[in-house]
Amino acid sequence: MRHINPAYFYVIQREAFPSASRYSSVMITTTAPSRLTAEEVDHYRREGYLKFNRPVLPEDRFASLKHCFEGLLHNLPAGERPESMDVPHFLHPELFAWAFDPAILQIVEPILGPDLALFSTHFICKPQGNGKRVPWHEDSAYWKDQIDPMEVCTVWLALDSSTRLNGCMMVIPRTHNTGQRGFSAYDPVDPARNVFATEIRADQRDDSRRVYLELAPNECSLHDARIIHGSEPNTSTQRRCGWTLRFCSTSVKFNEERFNGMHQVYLASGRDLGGNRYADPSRAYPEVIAKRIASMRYKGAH
Ligand SMILES: O=C(O)CCC(=O)C(=O)O
Repeated sequence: MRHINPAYFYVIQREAFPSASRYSSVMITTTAPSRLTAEEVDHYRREGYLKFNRPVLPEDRFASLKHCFEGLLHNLPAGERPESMDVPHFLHPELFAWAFDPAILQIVEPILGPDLALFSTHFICKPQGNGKRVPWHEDSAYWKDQIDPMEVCTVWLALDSSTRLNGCMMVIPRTHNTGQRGFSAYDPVDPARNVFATEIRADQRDDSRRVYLELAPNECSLHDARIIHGSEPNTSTQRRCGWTLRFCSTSVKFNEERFNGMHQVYLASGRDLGGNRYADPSRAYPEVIAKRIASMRYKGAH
């Protein structure tokens, strides 16, 4: 049995009935079959990642997500890079209609359990021809002291076809629980050519072990926050866009003091188990975005 955040139904309802009233605070219970096999869960735990080469969302739902994204991209302020559409859900709560879709939660639940928090999302859209590289990194290194324990599963949902040619994601298997276990040492890199401003030192990674995560549109990969990953620039003629959805069990503790008013977490399904506070998915938070823009500390973070 799963308890689904009523915000999901609210946003779905709001799409169809724009004048619908605010969602109720009662969780709705449904049955939710797991979408991963036991072998896939074992692979994720052992290797630190998984390729899910099957459609994630129903076709019409994927089409409406893509339509929504194209609108956001079209309205991107001049000078902003499409790789850097970070935390778009803070300004566009309509995105919860897809972020909380049971079809996505049923992929994460076998790994994290039924009580799920959405930690963050990011559209990483590399334009054709000059799409920036994503330097080798561990997400955990950016989120140190914000999440305890560091157990985050990212769904990387392909909005475009993502291949070696247009700079698909790459992972170095098993680095989530070997080597520096998610907390390597970093060197600065050129932010004009890289999505982030630092990269794991060359002596702390073995790139020759890389695995390319090629995906068709509406397929996804999953990765552990501690795994070493990155991607090449997009010099091809095809855009490459993925939407990262970062989930935790609600039993993890989010350290709000470290967010400094520039981040917040949402209850995606079930109930809170960690004494956390959750933001309201029925409204936008322009004040949080304004604080992020004002703060240099978050420049280059994700
Ligand atoms: O989109 C990419 O190439 C990299 C994604 C990434 O770094 C992440 O999801 O944490």
